[in-house]
Amino acid sequence: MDSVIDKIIKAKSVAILPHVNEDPDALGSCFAFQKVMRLMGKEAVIYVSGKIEARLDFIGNDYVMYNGDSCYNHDLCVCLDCGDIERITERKVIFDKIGNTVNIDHHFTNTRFADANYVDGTAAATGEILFDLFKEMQITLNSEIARDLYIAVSSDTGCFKYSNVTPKTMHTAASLLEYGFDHAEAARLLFDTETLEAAKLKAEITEGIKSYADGKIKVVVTDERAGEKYGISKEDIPNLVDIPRRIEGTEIAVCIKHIDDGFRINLRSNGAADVAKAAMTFGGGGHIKAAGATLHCDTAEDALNAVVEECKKALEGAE
Ligand SMILES: [Mn+2]
Repeated sequence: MDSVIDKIIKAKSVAILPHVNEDPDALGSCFAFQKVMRLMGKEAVIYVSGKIEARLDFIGNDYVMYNGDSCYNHDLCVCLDCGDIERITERKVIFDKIGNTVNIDHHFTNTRFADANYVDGTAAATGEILFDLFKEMQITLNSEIARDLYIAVSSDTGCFKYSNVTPKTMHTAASLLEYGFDHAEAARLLFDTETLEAAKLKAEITEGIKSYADGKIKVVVTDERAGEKYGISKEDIPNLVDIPRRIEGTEIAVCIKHIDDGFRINLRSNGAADVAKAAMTFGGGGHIKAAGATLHCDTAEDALNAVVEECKKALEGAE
């Protein structure tokens, strides 16, 4: 942690990078980090990879959409919630150009790709790590920063439901609530709100659930354009892996999404099966119970067969 803090203290202008397909942990962490940098009198710009899901607009909008040339004169690049360098995609140009880099993350598969790395695989969210970091740096938080971190932590824990929640997670959340912000509204927007169009898409996806291994593996296959007929852009496609995950008897839930250059795989484990290991066989990574990878095969059928095969191995390994 010390070398990370040292770099942060010395920096005058910080570029902040969340992982591609920005989720609330990545975004909340970035907004919190940006606010803290500004409190410390530094410049701070968040570069996102592309359009952010519209449902996450409420978290904040003080970021720059990276377009290949928009990069100020930064002297530090901080990657948040990125398990490996691929997760910053084309923004690697910024990372390389600055050449002074920090990586703060909670994916235990993290490849420690930066000059200084603060990785804690036991933390439920990157937001939980930042809370510790800011404490160590003796930063006085405010209600806005606390809200950002709360959104990060609550999101990656499924509103404190997942097995990654530890007593420390709850202590962190409790400390954040002390700052006073509308946590119920944040939770409602994060977990209990969806558009009618998204609900209709989910109904269609539910119809198509496939079962393998006596129903222990349940898969949905979709296309990033599946939302078009409902007026949903590809960025705004809701989380679909939760649909098979919630069905009784599911031990591993899979979502296979056809994207431009292959198939994006999302894996969730309800039991002892290690889906991070399965994801790693495809060059991906993540957590034991939530992982992902991108497959470059020709057809959805090929992707489906390959993934189901790995999931069966994961099930066997858990027995
Ligand atoms: Mn995360």
